[in-house]
Amino acid sequence: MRTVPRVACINDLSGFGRCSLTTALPVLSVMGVQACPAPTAVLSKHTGFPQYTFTDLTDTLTDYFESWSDLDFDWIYAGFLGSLGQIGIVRRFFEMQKRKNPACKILLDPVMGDEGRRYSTYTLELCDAVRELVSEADVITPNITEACLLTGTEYRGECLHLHEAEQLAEALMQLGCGAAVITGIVQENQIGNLTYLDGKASYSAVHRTECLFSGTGDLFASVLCGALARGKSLPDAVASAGAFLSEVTQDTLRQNTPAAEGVLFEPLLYRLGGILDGEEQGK
Ligand code: PXL
Repeated sequence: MRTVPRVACINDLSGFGRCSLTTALPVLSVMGVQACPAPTAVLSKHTGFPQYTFTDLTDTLTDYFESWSDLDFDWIYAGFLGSLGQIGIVRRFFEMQKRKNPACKILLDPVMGDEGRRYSTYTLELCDAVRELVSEADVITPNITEACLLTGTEYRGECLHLHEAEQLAEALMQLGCGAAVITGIVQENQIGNLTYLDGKASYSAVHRTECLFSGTGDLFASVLCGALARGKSLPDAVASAGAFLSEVTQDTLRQNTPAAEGVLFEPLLYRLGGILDGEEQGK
């Protein structure tokens, strides 16, 4: 086993707005994980801003992954996919990596939308194709909107009873993933995540801030990926990611910055290194 786990990060590079690769790379590095980016698109800002540039990198990805055919990864973390053509390419990369290293695990964050709406670049066709990738994943981390889009369930807001969230998770499991974590379930002043693993659901919640910052899903999935790659169990990794998200969103709220600029994780990033060190030293 490698002393520094190696993760392939398939996601977009957005120049402004703290999401996707600009979140995943610092988070994984500080958690002691080697993050190897495979950019799916380059945007000047994420799509939550009124204007941005978008350069689709589908045409580069096949060669990019081909040149990685001599490498093997401990985890693959896939997020925002920029076009329909990318789904097949990413799927072939998953298959190739699983052949090379059967222990390679896949974390798929099916980035498609939020608050009941699809992101502007996400067509229904693209959503259908993402569903196919779910069957390859060991862990998926949809928010409620994405879980509804994947399962064809009507979206009825962010407040879900736990039995409804559990039903949604069961429907996600039918798509063939190994485990599902539904993020952002609101209950009064709490926000929580439902983890469905080995036929059982567990729920953990933290204090909720009133403001929804862009890129929180990416931050959650990145911390989760770092913790999993460093050997934490899924329930422990979900609890760590949830606790970190709660701290940084409360801190961001106090700074009074525009929600589209994302979560100000930089001042608290160093604490992620400590999450794992403390545990290793039995603290
Ligand atoms: O945070 C999810 C995300 C990722 N990538 C891009 C986005 C968004 C959300 O708006 O626009 C490009």
